[in-house]
Amino acid sequence: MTIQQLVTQPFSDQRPGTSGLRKKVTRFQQPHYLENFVQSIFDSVGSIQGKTLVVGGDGRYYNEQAIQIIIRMAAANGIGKIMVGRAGLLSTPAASTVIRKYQTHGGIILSASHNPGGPDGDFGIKYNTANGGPAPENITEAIYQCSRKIDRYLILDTANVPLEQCGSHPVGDMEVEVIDPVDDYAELMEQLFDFPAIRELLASGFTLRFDAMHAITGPYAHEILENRLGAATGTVINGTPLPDFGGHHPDPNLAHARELVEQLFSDNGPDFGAASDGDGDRNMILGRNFYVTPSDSLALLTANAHLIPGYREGLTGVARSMPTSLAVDRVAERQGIDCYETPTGWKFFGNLMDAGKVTLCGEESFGTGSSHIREKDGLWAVLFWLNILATRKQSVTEIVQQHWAEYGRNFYTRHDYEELDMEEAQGIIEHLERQFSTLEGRRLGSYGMELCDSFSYSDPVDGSTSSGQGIRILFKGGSRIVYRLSGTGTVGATLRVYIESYEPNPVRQHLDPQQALAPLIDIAVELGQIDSRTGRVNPSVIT
Ligand code: G16
Repeated sequence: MTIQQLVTQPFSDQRPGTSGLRKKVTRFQQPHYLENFVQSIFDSVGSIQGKTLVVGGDGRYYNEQAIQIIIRMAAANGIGKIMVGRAGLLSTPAASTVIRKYQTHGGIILSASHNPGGPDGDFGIKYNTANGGPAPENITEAIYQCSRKIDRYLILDTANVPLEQCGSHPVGDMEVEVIDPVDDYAELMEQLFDFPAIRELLASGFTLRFDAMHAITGPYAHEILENRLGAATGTVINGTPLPDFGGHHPDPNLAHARELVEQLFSDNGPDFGAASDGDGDRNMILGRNFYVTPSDSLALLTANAHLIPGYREGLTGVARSMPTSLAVDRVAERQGIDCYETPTGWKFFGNLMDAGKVTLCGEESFGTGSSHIREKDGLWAVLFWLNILATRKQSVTEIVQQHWAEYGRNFYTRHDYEELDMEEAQGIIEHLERQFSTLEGRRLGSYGMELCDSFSYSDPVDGSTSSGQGIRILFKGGSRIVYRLSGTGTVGATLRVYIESYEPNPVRQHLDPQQALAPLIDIAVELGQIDSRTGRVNPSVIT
């Protein structure tokens, strides 16, 4: 067993995006590509000699090979111990749980989240710090700067670790502990939620379907929903993680979780449906014939948190990403707690949670979470909803409609234009910025303009500033159009357009969002000159 120092050259495309480095599997398989990035992590995250790191991934194609490489590099770099999930599996929320519980130096998570997998699909890698959350921008930038100068990496010449066997395995001077990927996470969920009440709900004839989308949450959902909570066998569908997610996008939305949506919208469908994504941090919530938007879900969890054992003490504050609807702001205002608006990316919530400023946070991109960990958490959101349903003894539809009647409804939609030419997409953003001075104070259709800007965030905890985080067009009365370019795609550019209006009148709250928002959607297309600049008549995906 010898430590090899291998000569390498930098790759120019290793700047982490919204959530780590995401590229095609084939890119990661190029000689030295993964190794360069891993060495750049080891060289940028403080002294790692003798420290413990958590490693795990969502089981997608290349997961296990990548983990074996990381283990050999960790041993060569003097790391003391690696904790890794059995078979290399750890959902993103479980990895965050393990980092926090065992107080490790940090962790490396392998996932491209909801992006497709398989040999021609996507792969990803990100570093999480000791608080269990995604590394903040100063660290991801340091990793990137290392990757631009790297000329060598260290790796141990040794055999693969048997990742199927739980227990301790020596690798050179380092210990690899293979752990059960579900145990610590399931135990945390039992501490937060009223499992007896949920068990009683499920025993009462209430029916539920959970779609794991052939991704990582299968084993977690089987253990928690079926084994511990007594849901009927068969509650969890697509529950075996597959390296290519069965050829599907493991993206829990109306477009990709079609099987689940059809079941919930059929005659005699289940009472409650939910899905999670590739790495288990996203969630979609459905009632019978009813879809709950992620923004509404965040608002509802905030309004009902006092019903949940883990949050009975009250919330210190809430946070949402800028494009997420303003529904939660209204709940926070009524509760007299702060509501923070951050850029897109879970990493921006970490400081607020560490400083005790927020308890719950969420995003329009199907992410909701709390300070129990430092990642968004798909199954946690499902259990939160089940706990509310068990306590309130009403249907999902009744609970949401009652919420709208009380707080007003924020109609909301996101239109994505995928695989655009990067310059074209950038051109739309620049075109919008050029219009700022002429737009302010104007009327567009029946909407009076209040403010337009390029969103910039100043972190209230460490004072760091992140600018260029999306174009905001704000109208009087709470309507908004937001434009930004995705930071998670792997092909070309994705333009996201977020459109929202506020409807306080219950008589008009039943409308279909596309119908209610139609005038604003037209304004959004026109202002951005989207069709003429891209040649696209319709968005690729509407959620
Ligand atoms: C990641 C981030 C989220 C973000 C989402 C979409 O989620 O953690 O904060 O909202 O990407 O980002 P974008 O709009 O830039 O594509 P995930 O689930 O992909 O890790």
